[in-house]
Order: sequence, then C-alpha cells, then structure tokens
Amino acid sequence: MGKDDVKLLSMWASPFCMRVKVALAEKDVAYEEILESDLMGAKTELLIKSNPVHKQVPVLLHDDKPVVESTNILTYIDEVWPAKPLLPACAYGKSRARFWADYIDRKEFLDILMYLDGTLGEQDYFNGDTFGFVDILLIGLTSWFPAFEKYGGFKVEDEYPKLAAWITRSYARETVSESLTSPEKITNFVGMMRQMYGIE
Ligand SMILES: N[C@@H](CCC(=O)N[C@@H](CS)C(=O)NCC(=O)O)C(=O)O
Repeated sequence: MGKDDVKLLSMWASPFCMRVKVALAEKDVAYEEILESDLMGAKTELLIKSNPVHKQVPVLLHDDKPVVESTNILTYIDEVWPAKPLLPACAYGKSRARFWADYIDRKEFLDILMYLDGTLGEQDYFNGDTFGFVDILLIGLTSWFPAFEKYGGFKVEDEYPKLAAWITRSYARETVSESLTSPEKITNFVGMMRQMYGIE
C-alpha cells in the first residue's frame, strides 16, 4: 500500500480545525495543511466542492476523499489509523465519549464547563490516564479561553481549577502545543474583530 495522501482544509483560528490537527499529531500522521484565507467571503473552490452542504472547515482529504465535521473526522482518523486509540475500547466508554462529544458541540460554550469540570474530577484526562477523544474535542476550544477571560470576565482558574490544571497538563503534550494556535494570537484576533464591529 502506498503512503497516505492526507490534506487538511483549515483556518488558523478555528478550534474545530485544531481538534483535527491534534488528532493527526497524536496518530503521527503527516499531512499538508491548506489554509482558507477568507471564510467570511470568498471560499475556495476546493472547500465548496469538498463540503458542499456546510462549506465549512475542517475538511480532511484522505486520498482525495473528503471527510467533514470535526467529530466525525476524529472518529474516521481513529478507525483508519488504529494505533494509539482515541476512543476507549469498551462499548460503554465509547458511548460516554460520544455523549460528551455531542454535549460539547450543542451547548453554549461557557455552560458546558461546569459539567466537564465535574466529570473530569481527579482524573488526568477525560478517559482516565489516556489523552483521547473528549480531551481533543475540548482542547481545541480552550485556545479561545484567554480571549473569553479578557473580554468576557470569566476566569477558568478561579471557577474551574480542575479544568485549568487539565489545560496545563494537555498543553505540556507536544501534539497539543504544536498544533494549537497560540491563545495570544486568538486574543489579538478577537480584539481586532471587536474593533471592526465597534464593540468596545
Ligand atoms: N460543526 C463543525 C463546525 C465547523 C465550523 O464552524 N467551521 C467554521 C470555522 S470555525 C467555518 O468554516 N465557518 C465558515 C462558514 O460557516 O461559512 C465542525 O465540528 O467541524
């Protein structure tokens, strides 16, 4: 079998794209990142053709076949590159991970943190000792936390110390720190957008 051809249609500030980047890094899969530069305006033909329903990033192109929606992409990655599984082996563990995945993506972002702090409890990661599916789904979103802290008056460390420790622990992994956009860059971006839209 030849080497996999893996491309990621991406956008630098997108927490959903960051999820896929972390998952590929965890699996040690080499890929080419193709950045969309104008998601609010002119989307590329490749993006429109690859994700005609939502026209959103991320899109994983595996041997030119598009896979869309970040959670779906993570499941796909876990099946195609099974070494170092992201999902737990047992059916119950899988069902819990899928429950949290669904919950994280449906609820208002700041509302989910209380339950996630509780479910993390004293564990290192959401599935115990191993960094996996739910950790990856959530860690992408945390790159936006400092921006929420600066402009939203919420402080993760004060309100959710277990989650704050989990963020520090997760960022200590190279697969995370090298895949995520720096929180400072996101905070500057949010500040710029606020100015652009006259929110101050
Ligand atoms: N549910 C999608 C959300 C993806 C998403 O919201 N992507 C944004 C960037 S963060 C996007 O492509 N926005 C352009 C648009 O909606 O037109 C996923 O999990 O992949």
